[in-house]
This record gives sequence, C-alpha cells and structure tokens, in this order.
Amino acid sequence: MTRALLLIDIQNGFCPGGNLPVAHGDAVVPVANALIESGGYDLVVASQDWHPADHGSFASQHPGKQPFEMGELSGKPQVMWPDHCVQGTVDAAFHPELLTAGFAYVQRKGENPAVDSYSAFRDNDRTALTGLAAYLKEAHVTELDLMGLATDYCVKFSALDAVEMLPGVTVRFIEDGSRGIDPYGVRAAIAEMKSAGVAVISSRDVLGG
Ligand code: VGL
Ligand code: ZN
Repeated sequence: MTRALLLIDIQNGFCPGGNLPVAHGDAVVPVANALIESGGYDLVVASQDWHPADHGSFASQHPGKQPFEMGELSGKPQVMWPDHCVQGTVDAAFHPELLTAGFAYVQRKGENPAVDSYSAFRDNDRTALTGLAAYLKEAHVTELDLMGLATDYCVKFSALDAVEMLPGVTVRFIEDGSRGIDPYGVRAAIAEMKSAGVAVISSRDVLGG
C-alpha cells in the first residue's frame, strides 16, 4: 500500500487577502500541516494554480466582463475570474505557513491562456494532461487523499479525475481540509464526488483521536 496526500492549490491567492479569496481558506493550512507531520503518508504532492498574466479565465481579458460573471473561453462557457495566481507573484505562492519542504512533487497547472485547468490532472477540455497521473502511477500510489482549495472547483475536478484516471486507486476527500467558493457549490461538489466513488473523510480519520 502506498499512501499519498494531494494538496490542491493552498496558495495565497485563495486565502484571505488574496486575489480570489475563499472564505477561511487559510483554515486548511493547519490541517495540511498536521497530516504532513503525522507520518500517515508515504508521499505528499501539491498542485499550484499558475497562470500567465493574460490568462483567458481572467475577466480582465474580456472587455465588458466583470469577475464571477459567465463568459466564454475558446468557445466554451467559462467563469470570469479575477486575475489570480499569476506566475511568480506572491498571490501564486503557497501559503507561507504551509510545510512545503517535504513535497515530493508539485504540479503546476493553468499555464495555457486558452483553457482553464481546475483539475490537477488535465485541462478543462480534457485533452492536455498534466504529469500528475503519470507521476502517481510511477510511484505506485494505491491510496490518494486530497484536500485544499477550492472544494467546488479545483478539489472536485481533481477528485473526479483521480477516480477516472487512476483505476484501482482509493480516492478520499478530506472535508475539514477543504474550503469552497460557493456554499451551494460545495454541497453539490461533495454529492458529485460521493456518487463518483470518492470517500468523504475527516482529517481525524487519518490522525486518529
Ligand atoms: C480555482 C478558480 C480558478 C481553484 C482556480 O483552485 O479552485 N478556482 N482557478
Ligand atoms: Zn485559476
């Protein structure tokens, strides 16, 4: 059995003070750190939203569009986001208190300006793969727990892709280690993950006590 922890987008941009803040996004940091230090995982990997400054998911690239409105990107419906997690900026850096030193692998995503990439495994158009599935297969991961930001976007799409792209791997979503953008979206995302075969667990299930 090889257990991996996948930390999704625990970056300044999604924490209070960031450009696309998730309510209480920083509350996931102590949960991640406790899990990292628990010894419960053979490896810890992370994803990082990593956009060029002119990324097509940014409302700023679409004249007349406001953040959080629906728009289009490459002919497909796309939420217009505030500029966020621009490559090399503080907004794109991991939260400063996150224990990153032991990360075995970091998967950056969202670098193609013409397509968004919520999932850490592939672009939203489901054609371009990141290297994450190949990495986890190579490492013979059999149990994958994931958590982070945001539950209703990048965590959900990563969990669904993990089930689909890593056959035979047990995928679990750590609910208290995640926060979402929209409360209704979070509930729907959890239901969707469950029906896809993702187990919903608490960090206590890993830490004990
Ligand atoms: C995310 C919206 C845009 C996320 C990333 O990490 O959930 N959401 N980019
Ligand atoms: Zn993004």
